[in-house]
Amino acid sequence: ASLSKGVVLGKKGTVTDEAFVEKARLDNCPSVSPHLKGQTKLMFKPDLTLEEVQAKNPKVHRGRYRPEECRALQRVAILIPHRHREKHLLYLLEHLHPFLQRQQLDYGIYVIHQAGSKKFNRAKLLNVGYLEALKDEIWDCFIFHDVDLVPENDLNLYRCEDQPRHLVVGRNSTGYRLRYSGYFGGVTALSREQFFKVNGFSNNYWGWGGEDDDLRLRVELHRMKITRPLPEVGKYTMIFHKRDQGNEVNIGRMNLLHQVSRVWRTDGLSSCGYKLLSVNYNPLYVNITVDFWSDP
Ligand code: UD2
Ligand code: MN
Repeated sequence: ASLSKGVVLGKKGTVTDEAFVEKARLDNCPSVSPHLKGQTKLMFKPDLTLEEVQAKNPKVHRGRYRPEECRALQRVAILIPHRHREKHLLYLLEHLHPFLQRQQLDYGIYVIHQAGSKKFNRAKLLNVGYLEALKDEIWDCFIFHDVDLVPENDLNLYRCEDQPRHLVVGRNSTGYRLRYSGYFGGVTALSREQFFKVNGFSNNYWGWGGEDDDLRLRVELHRMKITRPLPEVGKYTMIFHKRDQGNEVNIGRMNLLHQVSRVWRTDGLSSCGYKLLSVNYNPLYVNITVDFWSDP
């Protein structure tokens, strides 16, 4: 139920924050947004520019949007690990902003950029994103999102539930089928509490692979059960790419995966050290640039 303006002012008497009053006055958004379109055909225009995408999203400021017509059910932070994928980021922003707005979410997009040329560490970047984004807002829900995966169906809701959620059932290049049972890569949704409970990701996966399975093991150790959307809903297009320089396969990943139950308490959010180089509030996303000290 919503608070009426009268109740808010009557109770507090001294409420001066207009935005707060305005927000409290709105009714909750419906559980299913009336703006959803279902499956859509994605286009990737070769000469797309950031200015064009900005012009199409005038209601997004500093990466943030709130629906005007109702009070969103959750505050959702989208965290995107990034290095040298500018074009992918542009396409993702182009598609994700309208997609999230159709879902009537109160959301913010964060790009966590790894500076330097050390091995890429996707998981640690996502830990940084969680810790830094919480300085802006008490986000209810976190979406951990590869830069190259574009959702095809807006019935795939970017929100958290009582169990962690894996949003990618399949993608174009693998015939839209689940790669293997237990697969937890690409795009996942965990609430603030769920992610905190498992101590986030491991910080020790340098290079490609394993960090997503590690998170699945953490989730399972805490007796949580991963859920997924229906196959026709959890569909993504992965923009074509080769393996990046600086993200070579991590040959030690199997050894790390054997240690999860022993180390999850001490390796994760609680031990995530990083050098924060900058935080920039761009129109369409917050850019957090970090450097890491250690590289095995
Ligand atoms: C798979 C998983 C991904 C992750 C990875 C193993 C899917 C759809 N995705 O992705 O979630 O578990 O395997 O680590 O199964 N990135 C950069 N710059 C780089 C390297 C990586 O920005 O130089 C980021 C970017 O967000 C990218 C993500 O890391 O989408 C994963 O890297 P990838 O796309 O090279 O790996 P991929 O497609 O095998
Ligand atoms: Mn990829």
